[in-house]
Amino acid sequence: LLRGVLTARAAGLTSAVAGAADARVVVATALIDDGRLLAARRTRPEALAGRWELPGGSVEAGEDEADAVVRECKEELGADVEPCGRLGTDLPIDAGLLRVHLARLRPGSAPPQPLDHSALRWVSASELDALPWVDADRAVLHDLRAALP
Ligand code: DCP
Repeated sequence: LLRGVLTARAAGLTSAVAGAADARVVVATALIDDGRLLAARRTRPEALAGRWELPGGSVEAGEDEADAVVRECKEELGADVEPCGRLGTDLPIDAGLLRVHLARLRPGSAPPQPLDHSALRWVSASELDALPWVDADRAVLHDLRAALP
């Protein structure tokens, strides 16, 4: 009996861990500098290549969301950013959940470079709508406009 209970507990634990892994969180960075927002053009997968996004990526196991924002901006843009709060609500994406974080460049940071994208653009509030955004990011345009002068 004891062995059965332990096996059931182990199975329950395994499925709880698997469940947590399924709810993958992707962070996206609304990097604002001098009244404009940084937009980045994706190169992959084929379905999203050429569409514009807020740079970011998957939060790693045990990683804080704000730390993931800092790491992804360093990896993808070569920039040092300071996260400064969430923007909008959780957005469902194929991969799980997308959460947008506002951020600014730290003093002395190198300017963002397209290390992982085919182009970067600083866009003003009036230019937001015209870009072909990936679907999830388009859903936060209203909140982004409110965050820009
Ligand atoms: N995504 C999105 N909008 C963003 C950023 C990401 O819709 N602003 C989506 C696109 C992908 C998923 O989130 O389906 C993961 O994004 P990335 O491929 O950019 O992130 P990673 O490179 O970290 O993902 P992986 O670890 O899967 O390679």
